[in-house]
Order: sequence, then C-alpha cells, then structure tokens
Amino acid sequence: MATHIKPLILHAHTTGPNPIKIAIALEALGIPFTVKLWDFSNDPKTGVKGTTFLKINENGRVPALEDPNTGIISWESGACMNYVRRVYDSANQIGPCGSSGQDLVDFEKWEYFLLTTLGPMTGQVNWFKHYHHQENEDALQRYTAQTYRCYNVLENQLRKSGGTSILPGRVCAVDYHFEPWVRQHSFAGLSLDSYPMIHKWLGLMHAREEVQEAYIKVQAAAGK
Ligand SMILES: N[C@@H](CCC(=O)N[C@@H](CS)C(=O)NCC(=O)O)C(=O)O
Repeated sequence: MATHIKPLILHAHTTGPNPIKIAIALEALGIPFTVKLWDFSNDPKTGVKGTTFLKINENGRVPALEDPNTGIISWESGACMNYVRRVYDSANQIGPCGSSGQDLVDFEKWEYFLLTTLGPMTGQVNWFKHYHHQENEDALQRYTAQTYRCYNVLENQLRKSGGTSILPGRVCAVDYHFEPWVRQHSFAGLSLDSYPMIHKWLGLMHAREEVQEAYIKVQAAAGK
C-alpha cells in the first residue's frame, strides 16, 4: 500500500459494472481509495442525476474518480482507467503487455471493444430484460444476439492465451474492463455454456486478489 498517497474517492453504485473496473485497477496497484455510493435517481443528495453529483460528473453516471493528490476529477471508466494508469502505473503493471506499436494498439482495441460494444450491448440487454416500461422482444433479441456475437469474438481471443488473459502474456487493465460485465451474464439472461474459454477466464479472474478485494470494498460501502 502506498501510504504517502491520499485516498482517491471512487464514485460508484452498488451493482453497476463500470465503477468496479476502477476499483480492481486501484487494488491491483495498491492505491488507497474510498468508495462513495450513489443511486440512479435525481435526488439532490444521493442520486447520480442530482445536483451534488452533477457537479462531479455532468453526465450523471458512475464511475467518477476524484484524486485529492492532483485535484483531478475523471469520469467515464475508460478515462478513469487511463488516468490511473498514467499517474499510478509507472511500472506498467496493468497496461499493455509489451512495448511494440502492435502491443499498444492491441491494448487499446480490446479496451475500446469493451467500452463501445460488449459493455453497451450487454447494458441494452439488461435494459430490455429488466427495466423497459413494456415488453419489447425484438429489441431484447437484437441486443442478446449482439452480445453473444461479442462473446464469440472474446472466446476466440481467449483461445490465444488458453483462457488465462485477454491479451496473451498477463492479466491487465483490459481484463479489468471486461470482468464486471461478463460476471453479470446471468443477470442479462446469457449463458456461458458455449464459451469454455470465457468460463475459464472468469473463474481465474474471480480468484484474483485484486478482484475479490474490489468487490469486498464496494459491498462494504453499501453496508453488505
Ligand atoms: N460509458 C460509461 C458508462 C457509465 C454508466 O453507464 N454507468 C452506469 C452504472 S454502471 C450508470 O451510472 N448508470 C446510471 C444511469 O443509467 O442513469 C463508462 O464506461 O463509465
């Protein structure tokens, strides 16, 4: 633990997958942080759409990350992750697995694939499965198929490492981006039965200390 570092403040939600990615990265790097939980309402004091939180993130979503050591506030999990990497990962513990131009692009392409495609498609499945005001089977099927398409892409990629990491070589921030989304597959009504590599990778991720500690910390903030 880096004791000279003042704890960062991770703004999060009890179950939302995006903040957990950042908690995992901070745990991996041994950076101290506290968790402040918000709900999805517009309550001025407790909600991500309320006046207090909108001063931190005008987009009204978590994660947001406040760093009292630098005075910098980031939001969007990709920006938070890259901030953490730039400022606190000088030894490149969680960044690209090599230093070639291809290694850097490989890191970014898988990070962006999660941020722009697998994450949002899964989010839409969740929306149409659990929250939309009326049943919309067409939309649910469309987003379910798109998410399975992403799982196919991920499954093929994981074959390269035998299911141990998304980028062959070692676990990195890319795995941290994917873990919370894939972990929630059953909430989205999705099955990993046809995805042995994803299944294996998820089991290995669950067993990692930084992953377990991140979930413990967010749940502790919720008093669970
Ligand atoms: N693209 C953003 C998405 C952030 C996001 O959607 N966060 C969810 C929780 S995981 C949220 O705050 N939802 C509140 C809402 O939908 O109103 C990221 O990667 O951080």
